[in-house]
Parts: sequence; structure tokens; C-alpha cells
Amino acid sequence: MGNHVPASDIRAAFSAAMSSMYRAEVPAYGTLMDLVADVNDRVLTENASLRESLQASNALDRISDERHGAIRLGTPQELATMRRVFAVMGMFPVGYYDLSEAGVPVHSTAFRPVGEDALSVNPFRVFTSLLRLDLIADEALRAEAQAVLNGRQIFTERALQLVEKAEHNGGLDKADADRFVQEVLETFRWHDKAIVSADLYKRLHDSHRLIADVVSFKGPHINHLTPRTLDIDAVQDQMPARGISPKAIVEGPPTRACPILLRQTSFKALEEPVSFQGHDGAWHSGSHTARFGEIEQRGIALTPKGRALYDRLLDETRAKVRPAADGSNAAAYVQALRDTFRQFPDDWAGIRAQGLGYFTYSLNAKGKAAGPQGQTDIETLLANGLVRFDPVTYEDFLPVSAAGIFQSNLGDHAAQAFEASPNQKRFEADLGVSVLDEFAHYAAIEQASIDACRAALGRQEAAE
Ligand code: OOG
Ligand code: NI
Repeated sequence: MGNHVPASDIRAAFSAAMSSMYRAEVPAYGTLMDLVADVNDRVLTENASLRESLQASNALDRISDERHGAIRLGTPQELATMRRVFAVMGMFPVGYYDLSEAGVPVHSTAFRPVGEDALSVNPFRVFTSLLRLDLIADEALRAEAQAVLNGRQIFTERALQLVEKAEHNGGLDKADADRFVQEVLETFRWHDKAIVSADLYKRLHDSHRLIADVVSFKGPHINHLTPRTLDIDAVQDQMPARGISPKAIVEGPPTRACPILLRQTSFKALEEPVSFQGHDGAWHSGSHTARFGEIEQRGIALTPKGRALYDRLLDETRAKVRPAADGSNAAAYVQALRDTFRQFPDDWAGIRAQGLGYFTYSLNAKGKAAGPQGQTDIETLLANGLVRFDPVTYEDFLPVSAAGIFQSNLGDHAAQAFEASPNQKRFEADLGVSVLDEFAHYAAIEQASIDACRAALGRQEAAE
């Protein structure tokens, strides 16, 4: 049917609805958004060329908007259905992240738009984790948790009907799309009345705080949203002055002239009132800590070679200084990170020459004016000054950083240890599809840009 709303528009409406719901639910998040907007304004005032390039790509209006959020699901069925819900909004699973190694009993993917056009309409992603009850040693407790999860339905009836309708018709019309967003929002809403007793909550919590968070409530409340900042260090520094308490360190690479991958930080999760029903039917008050706010700053997507270098340097840093949750060695960690990453080239030409990052190539003014070329391999075109290259932005996540975000929001106590047990096959079986390989995706973006340059400057007969 011709009157379907584009999936990207449904995602944009969903992202906006989530933002206003979360601001209303978590006032500290609104404070963070205000701080991010102020810092971004300052950066744009000081940096005219950045302002121009954002304006040219139509990114200026939405600069401080949310880029991602996160949820934690309890069962394979919830994950499989969530995949279908996100597909209606043009969000597809990219990447597999094993967090068990870092002491968090989940594995995850990110549902996100794929492709430049979709990302430019609205880049909203949802980092989605599935609880791994198989990592819980206590069998009786595992069975109890399983029974609670099996008994809950996290989607409204109407949301499920609209997913089926969208799948059947290949989309939704405006009225259905509006309704869909409202219905889906219900799944992400906070519920302060637990669906387990105070006693079970305590036992789940003692086993792992995350298990209590996933099992004890009616649905997978959104646990954070994450706007984009143009200066993450400034926001990190200014949080305390606005009355919010940042995690100890910024996750990811150090501050650099040429940003790589992803830097993120958050304010610590808030202790919030919840209530548990007693045997007598009366509600008793308690508290639960789960929800926070985060910020992100993105850089270039790295090739497998670049990523291996990043991982090695991060390991080296953490072998020297392991960041303590209480922030006591934060300065030493930041210094060690900066020193170690001197080994990673910090200019675009160097990153490109060493094959560490992905770039898109396009004809510059000279290239556009030039006629067909004898040689059209990209290095020759570049050497002849006919093409320019620009970094491809990293749109995914980092497992060590994600673990750091999880940990800082699970309290400052020592992390629990699990056997590292990545199980992508199992995750994909539960999901119902394979996740997209992020490296293959970035490589294809780069290759397509090279092909376009070669086609534009090639002779017909020279085409391969
Ligand atoms: C997700 C933490 C990971 C990120 O940005 O790396 C994440 C969670 O706490 O559920 O959102
Ligand atoms: Ni996050």
C-alpha cells in the first residue's frame, strides 16, 4: 500500500516519545539533557567549521537528541518478539556482545537503523540484553526466576496485533503508526510495583543485582537514554555542578584530535522507591536502583586491524591501572590511557595509510572536473588529487565500555565473576535471525564509495 509511514519516521516518533517519557520519569536525566545542550551550544559557537559541516549534513537541529537507550530482557520469547517490534521501526540487530566475561550475566545486541539514509533521518538504537539464567549457580532460585518470567507478558495485546499487521501489509499507515508508538511505549515504562515478593527480590538481588532488575518487574523499563555530546570531557567535568554524580571515568579511547570508536560516560543510577506486596495483600515500600543517564561521542569505525590495536592498547592500559569504581585512581587511569594510546596514529592520513579505519571516498572539485582516467585504483586517484576521504562514523558499541557502564550502575561493590562464555549461536537462535556483522557492514560502505569514484572516473571499456 502506498500510504505507509516510512519505518524511519516511526523510529523518530518512538525516539521522541521515549525521550519525553524518560525526562518525566527521571528528572536528573532532564538536567543532563540541559547540560548537554549548553555544552554543545558552546562548542558550536567556538567551532564555526564544525557548525558548518553539521549544517551541511542537516545534523544541526537534532545535535543533542538521543542516540541510544538500553533494555534488559528475561526470555528468548521476549527477545524474538522485540526483534519484530524493532523491525517495524527499521531497527535491526547488529553485533554480538558477550558481557559474561565482565561479570554481568547477559549477552546483547544493538537494534539500529542500517544505512546512511536511515541513520540520517534518526540514528536511535536500543542496546538490548538477554538475561542468562544459565549462569546462575543456584538451581532452585533459577527455577523461581524462570517461573516469574514465564508468567509475564511485556507487550500489550494491541502492540502485538499491530506488529502482525505491519508484517502482513509491509508497513503501517499514519493512524496505526501513531498507535503503535503509544502501545510500544508501554513496554518501556517504569513500574514501581514489583511482581515478586520482597523476599524473592532480596534473594535475586543477592545472586546478582541485574537479575533482580530483570525479573522483579512487569516489563523491561528503559534503563537509560543517551544524547550525543560534542565535548564529552566538558560534560563529565560539569555534571557535579549540576547536582548529578558522574561515573568515575569516561569509557573508551582517550581524548584525541581524530576521535576513534566511541566514548561514553553516565551518571550513576538513582535509588528509586518501589513497593512489594506482602502475603496480606498490602504494599510495602522498598527501593531499587536501575535507571541512569548517559552521554556519547562517536569517532571513526575501525577495521579489524585497527580494532585489534585498540583492544591491545586498552588491555595494556588496564594492566597498568585498573579503574576503581570509587574513582580513587581516575586521574592515574586517564594518564595511563593517554600514554598508551600514543601508539595509535592520531591523524586521518596515518590512520588510513595503516589500514586502521574505514573511510568513504568521494570526488573533490578537481575530480569532478576531470575526464576519464587511465588508472582508477583508489590510491592512484588519491595520489593524483582527484578524491577526498572522510572517516566513517562508528555506529556500534564496545563490550568493555558496556561492561563499565553496567558495573558503574550496579553499585560500587566488587564485580561478580562468571566464566567467560560467549554463545552467539544460542543468542541468534533465541533472536530468530543472525546479527549483522559490523565489520562487513563498514567495509561495504567503504567499498561502495570506492566503486562510485572509479565508475565516475573510469572509461567504459576499462570497467572490470
Ligand atoms: C546497558 C549498558 C551498555 C552502552 O552504552 O554501552 C550500554 C545496560 O546497562 O543495560 O548501554
Ligand atoms: Ni548506553
